[in-house]
Amino acid sequence: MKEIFLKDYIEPNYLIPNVELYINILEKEAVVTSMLTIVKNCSGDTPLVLDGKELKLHSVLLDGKEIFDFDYSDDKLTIKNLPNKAVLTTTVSIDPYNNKSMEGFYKSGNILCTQNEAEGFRRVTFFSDRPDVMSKYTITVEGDKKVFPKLLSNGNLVESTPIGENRLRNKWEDPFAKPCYLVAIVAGDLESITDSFTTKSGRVIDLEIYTDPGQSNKAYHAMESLKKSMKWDEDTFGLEYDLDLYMVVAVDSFNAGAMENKGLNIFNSAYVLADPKTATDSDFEGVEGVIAHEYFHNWTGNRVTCRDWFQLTLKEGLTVFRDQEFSSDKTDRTVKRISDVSILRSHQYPEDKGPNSHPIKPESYFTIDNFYTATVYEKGAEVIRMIFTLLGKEKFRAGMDLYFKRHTGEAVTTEDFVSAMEDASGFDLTQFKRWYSQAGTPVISVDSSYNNGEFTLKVKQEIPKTSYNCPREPLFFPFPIGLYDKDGRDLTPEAGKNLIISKEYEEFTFKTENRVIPSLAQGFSAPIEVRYNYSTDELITLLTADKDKFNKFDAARRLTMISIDTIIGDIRTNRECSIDKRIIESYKKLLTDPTLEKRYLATLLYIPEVKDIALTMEEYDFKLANRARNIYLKQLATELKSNLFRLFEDNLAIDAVAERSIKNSALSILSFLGDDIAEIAQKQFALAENMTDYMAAFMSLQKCSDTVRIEANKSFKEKWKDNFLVMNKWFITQAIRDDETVLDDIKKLSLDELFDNTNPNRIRSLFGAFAGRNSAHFHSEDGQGYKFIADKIIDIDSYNSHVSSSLASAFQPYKYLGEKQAKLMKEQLIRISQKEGISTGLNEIILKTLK
Ligand code: B3K
Ligand code: ZN
Repeated sequence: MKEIFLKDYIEPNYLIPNVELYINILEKEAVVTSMLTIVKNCSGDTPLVLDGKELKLHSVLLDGKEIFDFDYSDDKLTIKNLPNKAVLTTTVSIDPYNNKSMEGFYKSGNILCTQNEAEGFRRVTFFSDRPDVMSKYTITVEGDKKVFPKLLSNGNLVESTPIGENRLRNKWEDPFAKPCYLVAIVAGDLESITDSFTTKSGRVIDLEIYTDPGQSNKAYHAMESLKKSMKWDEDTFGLEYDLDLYMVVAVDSFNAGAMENKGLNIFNSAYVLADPKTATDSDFEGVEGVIAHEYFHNWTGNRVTCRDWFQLTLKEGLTVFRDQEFSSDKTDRTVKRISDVSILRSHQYPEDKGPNSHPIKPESYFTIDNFYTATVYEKGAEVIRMIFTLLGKEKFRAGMDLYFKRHTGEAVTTEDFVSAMEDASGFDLTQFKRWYSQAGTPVISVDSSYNNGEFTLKVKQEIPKTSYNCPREPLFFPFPIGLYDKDGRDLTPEAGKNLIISKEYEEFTFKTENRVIPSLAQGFSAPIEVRYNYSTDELITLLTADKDKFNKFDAARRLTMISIDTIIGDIRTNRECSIDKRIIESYKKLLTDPTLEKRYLATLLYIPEVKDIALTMEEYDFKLANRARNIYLKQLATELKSNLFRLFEDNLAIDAVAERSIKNSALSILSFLGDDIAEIAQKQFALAENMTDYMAAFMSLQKCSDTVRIEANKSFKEKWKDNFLVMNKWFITQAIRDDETVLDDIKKLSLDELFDNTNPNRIRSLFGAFAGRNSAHFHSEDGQGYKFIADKIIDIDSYNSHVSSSLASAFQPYKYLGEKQAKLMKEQLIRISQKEGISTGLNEIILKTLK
């Protein structure tokens, strides 16, 4: 394994301004001929070194003449003594039909498609596979026209020629230079829907969404989302689409969610296909968000790209920020913010405490594939959001304008981005930049005192030590606060709204008549953990009165965590458990408060995941966390039973997102009463006309007695067995069931005819959901959960290292486990590490975990 360091970056020795690619798809292989215009970019006689993986080399030609003086070994093609400029032609064979890695050119169902980010293009042809080598591409694809009536690539279709009776040849030209990770090729029998978008300058863009035959009627929501995204990017950032055609292709086998290839996005079908019968409200939002994300990459990623892969957050953090803003504008800003922060807290925070902790801009990696993380994406987006907050909307926009003015068509660094922000705004971001190089979730411990009409906040920031070795200097971030008296009156002074923290310790004093309650880091102003010793009464006041809707939610979250923590203490000391009556009373008030928007109220009915609870323990005890959570939710359901039932019934009549959201949140808490909800859940399950209600009822029925549950499982499977995406939901539901027999069931299901261990969505639905979301049973005391997942990781790694490595992140909690669990996990980690031929990606994760 070779570690790659940012500090070793050097410019490419050769540039490749032009590429002509010819892909001839045959029955058993594809023959790829590439003509690269090579231009020397260094002095001396440095050889040209191209990347190539699993390529069967036929010939190498230099300026049209075959040469033999080259070396092809260790995935590198090395050619010496090149002139300053030459055309290098290579011809290779590749086998898309048996490429199970889902990188490079591969087969998904009946469609052939590519995935080239980060380093997949080397599986297509010999190339300098790095993002700072940018080329103009002409791509010709040829294939049997009955099998592959559609032959697509980036840019514009410039020629379509029948070859004899049976074959078709399409030539595509992309006028914009791009890195090879954005190249896309698709061949298949595809159905499409089409539409168009007129840009602000009056250009008409053709929009096409391709699916498997029979599926395109589920692509209309994606199409609407695309048009909304195009309009939003013009209105918000002045960014107009630059080609005449925008295509999206949906495939069932895809390692990631989607890919932003220039002019030809390739999507996991889960993020394209949606209709009310088969997709939940949250699936609809997922489609809208991912369509927007990939579209926004056209500017943040494609037209301005990354110099090297250490800069990944340059495009990903920024694009996530942009898609979050888009979705906030299109849905409910607060609800969206709460959902984004919840994802950050339950994915990125544990990652930062675990073996693969890294700053948003890491300084070294073994495999870049392991850095498409919650840190680079979600924390990266928070870093951009902080710049947005510090500069304000107008100056941030000026910074974006300057960034595009300076760098369109270039491959740049995060420093270039920050410089544009600084230069356009005059804001000094020198200290702020530490966010790019320091790992760990800063812990902000706040204390307060009250003396003679002065309320003082004492703020201490601590950057935790993580598994990643880096400086731990004080960070610079916005920290807006509010102040409330005990009756909930808002006493926030103007100065509180713009507080900034920059030192290890700071004090802020405010004149107030009495002691006040602080509402801290409003709107989740920074990716930090705020600690303040709130009393239950203070939190209830914030829950009732805080005008900052995020912190009002956070008060509910804190109260829930306090209740569960108390129950954990009660279990440990064998005391009877009960939720504080004051909390129950305040919930009762909330549930009948007509001023609260329904979707927002649903977020206040906060249900933490088992791992969110375990994360707060010094030594993670998932079983105890699960037990305490179940006790809490059952009591909450018992105490609020009549209110929740009323809420459920009151929202039956209107069939809209908000009503479904609050109704099903009520049902979900009530389901902890088991068979008490069987009747209403069965009724909803039988009559539901949309997947949101159907799934909510189905999930609730899982908590009922075995006969009720098994009946629901059967009926679901019978109804949806032919729908690949809906069945993923069924597999997830089985995998996350809270029952001792769950692992045995999963073992049986892995042999089910509907299960396919080469399909990433299926693997994630069954094994991923068990390891990642069923913590209580994955961490079972007999170690069988660890063993089972280790077996799967080893098996999957032999063909798809992407999926095996991401499954291995389930072992993240290793060093926080009690001795007995840690020993059991260690056995499996060692077993994986000793397996011969394991992939570099998996090896990197396992070795870091064991360290
Ligand atoms: N850029 C792709 C992710 C590719 C994953 C490579 N292992 C999707 C996205 O972030 O938009
Ligand atoms: Zn992205």
